[in-house]
Amino acid sequence: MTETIQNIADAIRRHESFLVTSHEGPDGDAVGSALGLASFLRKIGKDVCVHLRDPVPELYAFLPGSDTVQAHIPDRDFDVAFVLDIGEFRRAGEELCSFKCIGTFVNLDHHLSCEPFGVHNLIDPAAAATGVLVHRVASAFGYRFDGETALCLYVAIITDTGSFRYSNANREAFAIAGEMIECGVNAWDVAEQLYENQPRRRLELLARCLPTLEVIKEGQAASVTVTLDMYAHSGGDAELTDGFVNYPRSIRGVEVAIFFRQLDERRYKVGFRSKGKVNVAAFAAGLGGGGHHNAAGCTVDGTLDEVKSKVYALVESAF
Ligand SMILES: [Mn+2]
Repeated sequence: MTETIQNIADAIRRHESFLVTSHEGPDGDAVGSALGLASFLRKIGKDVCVHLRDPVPELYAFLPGSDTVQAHIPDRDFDVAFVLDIGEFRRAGEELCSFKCIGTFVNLDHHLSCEPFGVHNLIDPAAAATGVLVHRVASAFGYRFDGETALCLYVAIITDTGSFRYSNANREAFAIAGEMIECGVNAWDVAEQLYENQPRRRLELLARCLPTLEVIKEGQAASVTVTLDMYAHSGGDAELTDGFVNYPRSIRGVEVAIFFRQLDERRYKVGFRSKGKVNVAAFAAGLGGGGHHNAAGCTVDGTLDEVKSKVYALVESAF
């Protein structure tokens, strides 16, 4: 056990009230690791509040405890705040950044870009998901995972590894998944919840998104786009676009996939995915964002044409 994990375990033992939070636009790892940690802390008798500034996506509403997530931080003291999977502290939102009544910040993250803002920082880019780090902390207690905690951590890992397909799907990820199955998780039930349970609107939105495919850089990069207009026509929203970037990436020869998602008249969220040869965190950083080697993002102002030419110029020059 590392000294950091020992220190975090001590902080848990010595304190009673815990705030658990993660990033804006929570994904499966954000929700799963936060609810998994909360579930563990409650089982060992702690007082826990989970705060996420954005709602839990419908896709993860089946996770135990998702109905207890608070949109605002309650006006009270917390001994310890766990900040999970954050990448950059500001992604936690203004409320947490300006919240005063917190004793000890603990930072659990696997993003390359994460700064050690906590009193305790367990940052390990080799961890497949932040759920893995929660597992390491709970295991330091010799915690026997119950079905609820196990389900949350399993979902954190399966979503951040793309169902164990990405290069981060290492031995530890598989080992924890196996352990979670031993603790009562049913792999098919989870797969059915996550992958066989799409709202029809998502496919209707995808049907509008796929014709926007553009292949650039002699076939080594490709993009798709979702505009506000498309939501209006399909009745969908941004939450449903999760995973769309995997379609351009799936093309033979493509190393980098780009997803342009309109936020405003003149503002786009740009997501990058790499197959491994290209570090897309560098692209995102060049445009004021951040992320991992294989998955990164940023926000760019301008019309779609302006945003595309900025991004494509970077992609053209960088590999
Ligand atoms: Mn993550």
